[in-house]
Amino acid sequence: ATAIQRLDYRAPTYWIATVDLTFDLDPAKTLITSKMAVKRNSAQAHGPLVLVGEELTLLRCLIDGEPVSFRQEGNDLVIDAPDRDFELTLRNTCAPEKNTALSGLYTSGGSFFTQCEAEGFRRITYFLDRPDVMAVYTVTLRADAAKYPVLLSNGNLLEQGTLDGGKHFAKWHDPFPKPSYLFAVVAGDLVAREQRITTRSGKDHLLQVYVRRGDLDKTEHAMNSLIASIVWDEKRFNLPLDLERFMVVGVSDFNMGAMENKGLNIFNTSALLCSPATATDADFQRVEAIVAHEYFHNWTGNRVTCRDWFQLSLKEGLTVFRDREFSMDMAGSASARAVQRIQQVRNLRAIQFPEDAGTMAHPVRPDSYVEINNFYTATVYEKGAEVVGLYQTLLGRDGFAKGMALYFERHDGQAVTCDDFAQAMADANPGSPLSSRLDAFKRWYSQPGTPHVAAQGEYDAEGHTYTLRLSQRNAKGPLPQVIPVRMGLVGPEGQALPLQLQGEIAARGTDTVLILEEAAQAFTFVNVMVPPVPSLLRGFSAPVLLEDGLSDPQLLTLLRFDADAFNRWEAGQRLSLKRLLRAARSGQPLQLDNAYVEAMRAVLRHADLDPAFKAEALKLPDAAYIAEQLEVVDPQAIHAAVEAAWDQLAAALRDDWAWAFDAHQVTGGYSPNAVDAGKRALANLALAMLVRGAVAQGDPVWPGRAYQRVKTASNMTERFGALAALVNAHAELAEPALVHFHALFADDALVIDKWFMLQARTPERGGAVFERAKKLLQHPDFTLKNPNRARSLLVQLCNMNPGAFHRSDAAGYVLWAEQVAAIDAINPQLAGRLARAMDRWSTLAEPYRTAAQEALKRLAERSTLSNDVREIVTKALG
Ligand code: DPP
Ligand code: ZN
Repeated sequence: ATAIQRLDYRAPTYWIATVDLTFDLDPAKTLITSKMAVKRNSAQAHGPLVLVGEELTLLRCLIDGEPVSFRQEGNDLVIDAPDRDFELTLRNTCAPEKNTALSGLYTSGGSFFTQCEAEGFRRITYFLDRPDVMAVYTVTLRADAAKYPVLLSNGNLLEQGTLDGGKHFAKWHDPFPKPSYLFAVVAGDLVAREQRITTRSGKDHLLQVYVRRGDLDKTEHAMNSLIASIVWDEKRFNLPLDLERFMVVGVSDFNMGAMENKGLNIFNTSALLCSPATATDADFQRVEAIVAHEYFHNWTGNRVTCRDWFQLSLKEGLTVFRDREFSMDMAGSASARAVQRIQQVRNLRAIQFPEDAGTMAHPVRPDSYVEINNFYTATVYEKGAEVVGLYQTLLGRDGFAKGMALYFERHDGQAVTCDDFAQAMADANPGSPLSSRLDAFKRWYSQPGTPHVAAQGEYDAEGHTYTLRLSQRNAKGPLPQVIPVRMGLVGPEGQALPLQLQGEIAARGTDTVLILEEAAQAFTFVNVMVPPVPSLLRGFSAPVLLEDGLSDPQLLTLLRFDADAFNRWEAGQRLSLKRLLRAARSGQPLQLDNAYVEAMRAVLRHADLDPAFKAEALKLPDAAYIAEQLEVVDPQAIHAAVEAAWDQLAAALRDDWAWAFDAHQVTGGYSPNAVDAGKRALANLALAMLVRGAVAQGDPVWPGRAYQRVKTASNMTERFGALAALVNAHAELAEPALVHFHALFADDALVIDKWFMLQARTPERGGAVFERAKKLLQHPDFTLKNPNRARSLLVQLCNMNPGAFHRSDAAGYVLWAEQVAAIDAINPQLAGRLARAMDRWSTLAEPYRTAAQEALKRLAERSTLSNDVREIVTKALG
């Protein structure tokens, strides 16, 4: 397969104005009739009409009711078209129950579902399957009434009724023109939670959450999240719900988290269902965020969509930014917002930074791709959201809102580009720091790589000035980028110092944004009466790697005093990172020093810090982020350093952990609110430390308490926390606890996923974790066919557990290659995800490097690989 280039974009030669689809649903062979109003694009010369279809059987092709000559070339259907607008009628079949790729129309648990983004519609019928072709859809579904009592498609229900032979039908019409990737059908034996609401404008709407019978009691949180999202988007961005009916459907076989089909969102059950007994606080938060994300797409994605797939971040970066803003508003307090920011950055550093440095690195707006499914990445989503955040940092909240308003005023109903978004933001804010440097700003879309920002400060005690020199470099992009550096200066006693730049007549307060846009710049502050500690990149104001060379005493000052909670956390992370890197580089055993341990104790015992913040501040940096700081990566050296650090923190703070555990028990009924969740997070961390310390000492008390909690906890957060404490510490009671837990939840697939996930992600000790994971491949509950299950074991092991995966005997790589190939035969998109485990192979130390390369080569030699996996292994081998 050849790469598709962004600059090759051409408008289509034909448009499809309306499409009338009829489905005769049958799992083995579904019949689809499609009637399309085809219009010539007057701006283009047109030859034949070329539609695309995959794994379809074509039965009929008529133009204005008459047979017409056509030919099939690969996946292309080439039709001799007359020189006028016409009606095209096609009839074809597809085989939903054989569709294990879960793209197009497929069956899951006896019901029908679709997934059309990015290119699934072509697996349903022949079409101009590209996002700039927007049509008005009318859809008739016909199916067995007993097996498929619920028949859903986008938009409004026009008509329904019974048919002969035990069948029934439903006819849907979506008044909004949409690209084919937003088309959806659901048919099955489902039940719905319903809620009627009246929005601010006085319009009534029906909200429905459809799930399998038996799951209805797990939909309340999703419904509440949906209502909150609707209210929030109206209030914050003036964007109302535009449909009479908004439907959400859960399905347990699904490649993504969820899908924003117009009026008919389809969700992976893992992103929809939760109850206190089966879902953790993190699950509740994730469901809220994804429900919001898909709902927000209704404007950012559906009303204004992407011209082509290179613009994916136009909708995804923006919609992630929006769901983050929503989640922060829902979390409430400043501290809870900071905790969310910390979690976002932790995730960015663990996943997006390695991606941006690795063999799959690409700009937020890629320039080419072989398989678009491979570009639903952390770069397009999370870095894309960071870039949207940069607009808000440069323009302020009101300026950003003005830009959004202009974007919709200009582009509602259109398929547009990232340039159009940037232009609307700039034009709505003339004279702003964005409009004067828009071209340079847009390098965030065109250059891959994480910029490194170096900072160096110089205090002049006599002149009372402080000069901050900032410079930037990006190994993957030659041009300087526009980097807003939010900052402050902290005095030795923790005072927030006034910030007056040389040449300015007054101080800017104690927190400001500097714009770094040249390769190197200096900023001089005047009237600085004491030697300051610079607090840079507050709130993580840009997605860069900062090297400020701060000493331990300076970091300890920030950890104690910084007014910015994010940078307080960051100072602690930096203290940890320094120590972990020193050990990983030298190969010497890690020995934590007293100053560090006391600083951590002070955080844990702090009178004012919130428990949720403490839990984040006491967690060590992720192995993947540590690896990114090293030129040559020995995963086992990193693993050993991290484990030693945990062991020492467990031992040195034992009494403090015991206090923290007891002091943060939540009484009363379960609620996933941020305050209670924060207490549970800290108690769970404390319990993990206590069990770890006890196992090292041979002390049975805390493992016993944890085991008891696995048996008696009244919510999943506490139960799973206790189970994880035992498993991660390799306690003897881990085994019976796992057995007990499995028996309790044997019928709940989402909980069993957690059970697999925990075992696949346990910190390795002597190879036992890898051996266990390998054995779990044979477990009767394991299957490669369900993406959640496959991910919970294999992606967790290969992509998320470096200590277990990277082995000197190469067994991890051998298993990886086998499993990628096995999954590829079933579901290429999922296989592509697992294939990414080798992105950073070339930085590995020996013997890992050579062994990883060999595994990649062996996989690349297979003749049957999908485009998805082929693209990834080819790029990996470079
Ligand atoms: N369903 C995916 C998402 O919402 C792709 N659009 O991000
Ligand atoms: Zn999305």
